[in-house]
Amino acid sequence: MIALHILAALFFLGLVLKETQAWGYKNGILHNSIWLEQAAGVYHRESRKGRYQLTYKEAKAVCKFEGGTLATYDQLEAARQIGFHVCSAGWFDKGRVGYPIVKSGANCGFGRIGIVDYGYRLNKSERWDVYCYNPNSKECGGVHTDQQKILQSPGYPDEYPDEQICYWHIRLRYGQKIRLRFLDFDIEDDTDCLSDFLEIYDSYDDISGFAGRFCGDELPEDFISTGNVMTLKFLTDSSVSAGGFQLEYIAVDPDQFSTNNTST
Ligand SMILES: [Ca+2]
Repeated sequence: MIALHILAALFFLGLVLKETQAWGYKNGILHNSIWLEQAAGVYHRESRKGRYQLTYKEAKAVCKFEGGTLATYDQLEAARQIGFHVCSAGWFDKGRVGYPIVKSGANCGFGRIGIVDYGYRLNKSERWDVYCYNPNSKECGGVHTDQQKILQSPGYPDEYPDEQICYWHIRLRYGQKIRLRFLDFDIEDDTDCLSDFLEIYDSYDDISGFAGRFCGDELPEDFISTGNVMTLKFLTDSSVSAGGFQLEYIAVDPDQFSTNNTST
């Protein structure tokens, strides 16, 4: 009996490890919903006011504003099949609502995998997020895994547009850190950076790890992440623009941590 229990426990442990391996780390990179938020031209957007605030009409306007259209069910499913996983219901084509689930979880998708489909909504005034499709995706935001890259505000070096929300998610190899270096910086200035701002999060999302909000024309100092992930959020309001920003991120390998410490 005891042997059987041990066998069962080992079997279960095996399943858990397999699951962790499949979902957690791939090529030394931690995968989760945030990193895979944009795939096959499909991406998820929420209102500037927060989650579940867009009527069908407003959802269409969000996609159109960025040069795209509402994603169709097939586009959403195609993206899902290559790993697009978002735990938020949004409008897509023809007034349908749902969200793509790759990995089942207790808090998301009712344990199901696939497009969790709320169907065609009769009431188009219901408020959800939105799934857009734009194969020529805009330069604003995205997921970045290169070891080194220059990121800039939309339209740079021209002035950035109004009403922007951009998320850049940087994820490098497990064990690496990310060093940010600002090259140019000019964002509409106000006392608390309430109009336009760039925020840094030492985290995989913009919920935890807040590390600073910046505006004005003073170059922010270099920033080094704690782990292998970082999020940058750029938000602009409906009036007054400025030159925008350009920054470079560079991967710092574990064996460089000590070198950097002794050389500075
Ligand atoms: Ca502004």
